[in-house]
Amino acid sequence: MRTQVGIVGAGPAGLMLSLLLQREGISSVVLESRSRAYVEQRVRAGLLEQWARDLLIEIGAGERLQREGLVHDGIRLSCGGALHHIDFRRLVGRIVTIYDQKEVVKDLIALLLDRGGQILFEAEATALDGLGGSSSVIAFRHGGETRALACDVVAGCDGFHGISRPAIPDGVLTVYERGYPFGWLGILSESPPASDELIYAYHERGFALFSMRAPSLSRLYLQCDPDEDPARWPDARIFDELRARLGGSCALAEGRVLQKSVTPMRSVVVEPMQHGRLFLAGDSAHIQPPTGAKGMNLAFADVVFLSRALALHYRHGRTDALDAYSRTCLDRVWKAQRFSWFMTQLLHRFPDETAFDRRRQLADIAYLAGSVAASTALAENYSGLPLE
Ligand code: FAS
Ligand code: PHB
Repeated sequence: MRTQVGIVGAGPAGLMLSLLLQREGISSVVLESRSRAYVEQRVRAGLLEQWARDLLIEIGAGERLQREGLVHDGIRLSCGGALHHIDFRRLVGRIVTIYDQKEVVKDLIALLLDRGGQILFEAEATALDGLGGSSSVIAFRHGGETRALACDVVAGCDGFHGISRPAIPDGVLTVYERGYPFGWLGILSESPPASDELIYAYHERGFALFSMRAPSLSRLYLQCDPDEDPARWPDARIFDELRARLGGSCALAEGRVLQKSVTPMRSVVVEPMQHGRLFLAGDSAHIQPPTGAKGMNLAFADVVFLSRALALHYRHGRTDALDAYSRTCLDRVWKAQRFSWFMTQLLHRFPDETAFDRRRQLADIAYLAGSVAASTALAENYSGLPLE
């Protein structure tokens, strides 16, 4: 097989990249190790920044999003039984949309295939060769055979556990990392959401997040130990703990729990995000705690920059934007890392915290609740910094 851009991974990054390249007349093939059914049911992120919503609509994948996505003007911070509204629409003129990542993936796959795009499912990339040469080859397993995809450029959109980042020789990458001493126990519950907007709850028992997917489907998270076993959390215990951490700031309805899992918390960024003909995008290059709802949105931003750079390369023979790809992405990546860290240290309990730390957190929340400047800063980061 031969194409101009070989894309490893059919997550938000790989699918959006293939669509953006197609619009520029650049050919690509997406290799996805999992089945279509698997990637279309995987529960992950749930929130789109304003510009990401606009991009999905502009690319032609916005019909169901506009019909089923839940548009929110802001979020609420719960602390000491009080709810503080951070109104994005009033503060920065932007909104956010709740629309499950698996629905985004479904829409992107359908659109790409409808437009004649090439996605090979159950096709696991096993090796990337020629990254430093005049062209590259992706070896992959498909239908019980080992096959090869020759391409000018490889886009590593294969997530944090893919093969692209490890294909970069030792000594090339600098890895910036910090762990967090907790995880999130997340559930999907057949119950009406506790509020019409997301609630981030600060409580002495630990952080809780009240999100949703539909008027009858809640997405709820509890701060827990990083190695917590979900089996130790029967449904009744989860709802009791959520109610305790919501602190009476609104009513929480129980429901049948459809999904229960623990997500560990880490911040990781690798620099540079490129090596020869390989360009990393999305989780293959960076991950962050979901407290800032940045993961899927950052993946889209990376591939917007990469598609623009590749268009300049193929249309005008320019390599300047490709050479600057990593720097362009990292400017935004690090601002998202900062914000994800800010929201995480603001709202969680830390095993090594002091009484001073707790009072400082309370002062931070009071400042956000009472200051237009502070809440505007949160609003512009949460709803999405401009791409330019
Ligand atoms: P993805 O991981 O989505 O996609 C990579 C794709 O590559 C996968 O489909 C994988 O099967 C495929 N792949 C891997 N290796 C391959 C190989 N060798 N060959 C072929 N294909 C290969 N973000 C938020 O903002 N909010 C959240 O609440 C949130 N919750 C999360 C919960 C979990 C459990 C996880 C793991 C992540 C969560 N995230 C969240 C982050 C998540 O949304 C990511 O940021 C987003 O999926 C990034 O998209 P991609 O970079 O496309 O990577
Ligand atoms: C979600 O709805 O899954 C969600 C929303 C906001 C976050 C994290 C997760 O910060």
